[in-house]
Amino acid sequence: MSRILITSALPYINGIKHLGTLAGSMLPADVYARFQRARGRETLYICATDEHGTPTELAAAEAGLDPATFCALAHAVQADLGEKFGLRWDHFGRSSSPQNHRLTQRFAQQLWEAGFIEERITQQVYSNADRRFLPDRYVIGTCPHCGYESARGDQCENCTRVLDPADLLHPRSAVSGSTDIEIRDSKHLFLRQSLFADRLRVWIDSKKGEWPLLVTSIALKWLDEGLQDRGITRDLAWGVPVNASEWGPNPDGATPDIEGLAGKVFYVWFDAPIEYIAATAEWADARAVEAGTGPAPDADWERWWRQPEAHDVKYVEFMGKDNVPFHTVGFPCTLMGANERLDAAGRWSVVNTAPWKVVDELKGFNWLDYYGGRFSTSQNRGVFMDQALELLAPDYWRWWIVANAPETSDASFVWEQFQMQVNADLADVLGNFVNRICKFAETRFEGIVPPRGEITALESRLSGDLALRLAELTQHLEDREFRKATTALRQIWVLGNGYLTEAAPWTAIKTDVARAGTVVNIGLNLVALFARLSSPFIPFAAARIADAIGEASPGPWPAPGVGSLGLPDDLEPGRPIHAPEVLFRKVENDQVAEWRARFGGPESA
Ligand code: B3M
Ligand code: ZN
Repeated sequence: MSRILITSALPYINGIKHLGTLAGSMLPADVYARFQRARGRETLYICATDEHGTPTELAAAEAGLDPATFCALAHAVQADLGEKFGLRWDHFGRSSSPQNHRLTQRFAQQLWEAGFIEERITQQVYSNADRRFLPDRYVIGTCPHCGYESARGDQCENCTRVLDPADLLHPRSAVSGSTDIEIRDSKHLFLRQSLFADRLRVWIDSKKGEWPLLVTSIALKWLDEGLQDRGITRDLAWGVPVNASEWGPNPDGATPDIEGLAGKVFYVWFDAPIEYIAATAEWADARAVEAGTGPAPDADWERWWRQPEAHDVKYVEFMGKDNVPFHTVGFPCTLMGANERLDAAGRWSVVNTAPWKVVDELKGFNWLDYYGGRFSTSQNRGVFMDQALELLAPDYWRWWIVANAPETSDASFVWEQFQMQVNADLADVLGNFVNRICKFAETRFEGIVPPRGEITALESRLSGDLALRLAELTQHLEDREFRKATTALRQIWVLGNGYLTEAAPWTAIKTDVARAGTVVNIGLNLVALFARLSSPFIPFAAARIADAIGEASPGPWPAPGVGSLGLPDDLEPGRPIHAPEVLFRKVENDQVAEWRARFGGPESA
């Protein structure tokens, strides 16, 4: 049985995340992780805040804090919200951790010594007023093509042309507005991705049909356009400093230009994916500290990431589509390159016998937007994680988001549709079923599970239907087809309601108490089954359902065939149960009206 390593794209430290961010990575990853744990697989779900880069520096400055303090506070906020949403990470790390500093440094050094990193002189914009280099998009000026006056140095938003800061007319700093800026030469490190183009193509081609089409087509498009080498350092203060003084010569015998590289940090997209590994080291260290054994040996986290120990690990990544290139090209180059060497004559060889794991399954998502437009804090449009939790319990959001996951195309959040769906699925189908049968058992069977007698054709049909749907649900979850999985689960809930309606224990009890008891027994066992199956999606409600039927937790994922004769049979006769408090209150029209006014409706997009 394989071990499952799961990562979801690391949320930027900056700002509270909206429902779209949850939909495109963290929430489906959590559902998948919970499912795999319930199946009894050794599972490790890793996430972290992505803390480096210019936006962090600027946000910190705006908050009047140094970046380290700002990040520590913002990380705590995100960790807390994630937990409240039921995101059960095994570890939620920080890309600014000492572990990531160390690993990023180590990868860079290996890539340099192997010949995959080279130095280049680049021209960078320097702002005298701000006393700092400005990344391209923090230089603003007039577009030479269309005359738009607020074009950014990387691209004109108005005519969409890709720009170089030097193209802009009347350039100025986006930080201070100062026009006292100049172009300066600056030495930078480039990862020679172009060398990997052929191998990456073979690899991506082999994933066709296995990975979502969205993912392979984005990756191949990048390769088709000609893979560019990528600058992996920046002129910034906040980040992992380039410590080239420790590096040995490259295969040409050259040592890095230590002076020229002084004061630079690695580009955020170089160190962020490495944090997946570093966060695993953080996890191992935290466990060792808890156990009182001090820092963990590398072997504790390497068994998830390096061969040969990781041979039974299936590594699954979750992310939005914009992150796909970095995970199909950039990060794999880092991992592959750290295992090999390019000699002065251009020959490759393996230097390292413990290769790193590259992704096995990559699940990419389209956008979840808000009434067809972007979520935006500044424009007060859409629902963010903290606000969502003020309005409703997390399971409402979890269910709707997973049921509407933007898998094959972009999806939109619309209040009326949200209301309709959660009311129908959660309140009318699941909530109603659990409530009906538990209440009936409470009032007519003294809150005790009655014994199961003879079963009839009705139960045989139920068992066949259950087996079919359970197999579908399990397969869809294995395949990370989340919409389909929610459909299968909903159908299972519907089977429960249909069964109760047909078997009508409230009628049977008038003439045949034993028969009514059989139906109640099966109904309560269905409740137990529903708790298990629903737990990856709506863990909070599932826990309450389990509690109602006297289980400490929802329990493991059921085996195919469910129980004896294909009917669930976890609950022994005589066990006390109780009806839970209302599981899901319906979302009312006046709430929708209020929320639409508060968060924006179709007019806001
Ligand atoms: N921080 C998230 C984003 O692009 C970005 C992901 C990093 S994954 C290593 O929204
Ligand atoms: Zn333009």
